[in-house]
Amino acid sequence: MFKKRNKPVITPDDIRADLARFNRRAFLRGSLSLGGLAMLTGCNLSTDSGVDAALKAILRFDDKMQAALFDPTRLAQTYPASAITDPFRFNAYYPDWQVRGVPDDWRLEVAGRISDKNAWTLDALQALPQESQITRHICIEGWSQVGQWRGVPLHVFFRRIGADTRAKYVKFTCFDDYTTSIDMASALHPQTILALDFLEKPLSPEWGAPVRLRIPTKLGFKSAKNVRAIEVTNSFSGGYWENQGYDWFAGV
Ligand SMILES: Nc1nc2c(c(=O)[nH]1)N[C@H]1C(S)=C(S)[C@@H](COP(=O)(O)O)O[C@H]1N2
Ligand SMILES: [Mo]
Repeated sequence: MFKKRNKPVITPDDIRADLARFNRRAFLRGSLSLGGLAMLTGCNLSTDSGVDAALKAILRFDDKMQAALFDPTRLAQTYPASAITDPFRFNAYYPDWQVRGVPDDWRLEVAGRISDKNAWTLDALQALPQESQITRHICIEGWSQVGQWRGVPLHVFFRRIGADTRAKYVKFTCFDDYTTSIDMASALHPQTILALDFLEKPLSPEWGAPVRLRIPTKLGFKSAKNVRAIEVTNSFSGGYWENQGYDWFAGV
């Protein structure tokens, strides 16, 4: 499907052109037959599990495209304080009255491909360099809102714990048993922060206390709240919504 070029690696520009052609030809004009789809994905479309596997294969293909197109230097749009949405909408896989606090002896656990596996107190996190951002949080359900978060850039934290930044994934596990995972390039993006504050106050439980991920280059479900543990890993681990069919890369 990709045009052969005399270059050793596929650059995002190569893929952008191919992706545009692929979209136009195959999908928009409807010329990708079921047989073609079966061939592309190697799945048997006459069974439900085959169709499911084909859809999953397309999603994986889309994740790879999004990863290749991701520009680690492109910043998400930022807004003035006057644009902050008030009231800010709460969202989780349960209603707000079911929000639970986290234990008093909370520590942020760190695991996987890192050299320093000591858990972190909130005080220790607050002593690291902090970044503030006013950005748009976009939920896959079709709503969005502008909020203000402040916290430790994940790339700064990763340098402190000696994370292997050649590893592929970063996995987040939360106190409500929510999980999500992101690619390393997005984890190192300058606007990806471990947020400690929301609207200039320490996070309260519903907004993700004591620490939440805030990643404005991805859809809202990637911004894990009430984080219990962060793992740097080469094994793909999906996530709560991702395992139910949401797009894993989820770039905005
Ligand atoms: N721990 C945890 N984090 C979570 C969720 C959740 O259910 N549990 N929901 C996600 C989704 S789908 C969204 S849109 C945002 C909502 O964040 P907010 O309540 O600050 O608006 O949190 C994300 N992070
Ligand atoms: Mo969401």
